[in-house]
Amino acid sequence: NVSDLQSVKKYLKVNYVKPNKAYSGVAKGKNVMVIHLESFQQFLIDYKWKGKEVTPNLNKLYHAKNTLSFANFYNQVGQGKTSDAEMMLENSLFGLQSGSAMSSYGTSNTFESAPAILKQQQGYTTAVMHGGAGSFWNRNNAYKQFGYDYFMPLSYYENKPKYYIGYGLKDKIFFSQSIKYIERLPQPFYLKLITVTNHYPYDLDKKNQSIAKTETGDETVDGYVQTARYLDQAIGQLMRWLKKTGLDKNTMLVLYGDHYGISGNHHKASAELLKQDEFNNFDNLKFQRVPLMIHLKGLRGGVKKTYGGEIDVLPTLLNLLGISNKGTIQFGHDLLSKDAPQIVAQRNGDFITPKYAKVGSTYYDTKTGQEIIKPDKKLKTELIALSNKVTTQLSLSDRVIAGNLLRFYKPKWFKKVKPQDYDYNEQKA
Ligand code: GP9
Ligand code: MN
Repeated sequence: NVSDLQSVKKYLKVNYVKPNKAYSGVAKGKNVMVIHLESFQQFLIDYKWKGKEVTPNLNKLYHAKNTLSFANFYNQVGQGKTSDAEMMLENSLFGLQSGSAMSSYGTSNTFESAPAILKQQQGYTTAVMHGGAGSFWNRNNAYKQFGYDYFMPLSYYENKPKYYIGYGLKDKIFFSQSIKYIERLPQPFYLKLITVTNHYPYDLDKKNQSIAKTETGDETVDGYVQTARYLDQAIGQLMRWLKKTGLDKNTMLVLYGDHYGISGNHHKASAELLKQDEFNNFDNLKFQRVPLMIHLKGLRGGVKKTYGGEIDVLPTLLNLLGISNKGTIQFGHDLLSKDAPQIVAQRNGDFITPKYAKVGSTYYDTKTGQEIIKPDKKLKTELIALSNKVTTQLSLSDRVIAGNLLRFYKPKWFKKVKPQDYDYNEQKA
C-alpha cells in the first residue's frame, strides 16, 4: 500500500548519492543505442586463445579514449536471466528472488522506465529490436508498460532456417536487417538491440566459426569463445555502419553483458580458461563481472575501477543525458559519482565491495581472495552491516514490484504510461 511506498522513498532518500556533475548532460540530446551482449563475461575482454584475441572489436572499444569502461561491473540477475538484466537497466529495480519479474509482473505493473522518462523529458523515440520471439520473457507486454514506442521482434525480420540458431536470428543477420528500421527512427532515439547468438549451448555453423574452440574438454564451455568471436564481429560490422552513416557522431553506445555464459557448474573448465590452479566460490563471484562500456565521440573515457552492477546503469545514463533522478524510485547510483557506495548485491544476498565479499555464509577479502576465518568484533560488525544493507535493498525492491508500488508514485514531472497506447503489430513491416 501507500505506506510501503513511503518507507521505500525514505530509504532511497537517505541512501541517495549525488551524481558526478562533471558528467551531467555531456550526452544530452544524443541518440542512445544500447547493445545487449548475450551471456558475455568480462573475462573475455583482452582474452587470448592460441595467441589470438577472441574479441578484437570489443577490446578496441573497451580501451578507446572516448569509452567509459568499467572493470568491476557485475551482473546481478537471478532466475530471470536476460529479463532481470533488462528490468534493472530499464528501471533500476532488481529482478525477483525466484522467477522473472518481467514475466510475472510485466503485464500489469506500473513502471517508471527509461523509455518513458526519456520520451517525456526530452522527446526521445524509443524502440527495441530483437531477432527472437516477441513473447519470450513477456517482452511484448512488459515493453508497453515500460513505454517503448516500438518493438520489433522476429516477426519484423526475414527468417530462413540458415539465418536462425538457438533462440533467434544470428547476430550479423539481425544487425544487418535492423538497419532499415534504425534508419527510419526519428532522432533522438533510445534503442535497444538484443543479441542472442552467444547463448548456451554456443552452437555456431561452420562458416561462421573464425576461432578454434577451447580445449577444456567441457562440451558446454568450449564453444563459448567461438560464439563470442562471432558476436564481436557482428559488433564490428555494426560500428562500421555507424561510422559510414555518420550516426556515430551523435549516438552514445552502451554495451553490456547480461549475465554469465559459463555457470558455476564448470569450476574445472573455468580454472583452465583462466589458467588458474583452482576456481573456488570467490572466483565464481568475480566471474560474474560483465562488460559495461559507454562510448561517445568526445566523451572523457577511461577504464574505471568502481564496483557496481546492472542496477546502476540507469542512474548513470540519466546523469549523462542531463536528467536528474532525484526523488525517483531507483535502487542504483551513478557509477561515476565519487560517493558511489560500491556495494554490489547478488540476487541471492551474496555481495562484493572493493574490500569484502560474501558467498553463502563465507566472507572473503576482495583484494587477496582469502577467506576471512575469524574476524575480530569490529570487522564482524562491519560485515554483518554490509550483508544487512544488501538484503534490505533487495527486499525493498521486491516490495516495489510485488506490491506494484509505482502505481502510487505520482511525481509532477511524470505521466503514467498507458499500455493501451502501444500496439506492436506483430507482422512483417
Ligand atoms: C531470448 C533471450 C535469451 O529472447 O533473450 O534469454 P536468456 O535465456 O539468456 O535469459
Ligand atoms: Mn541472456
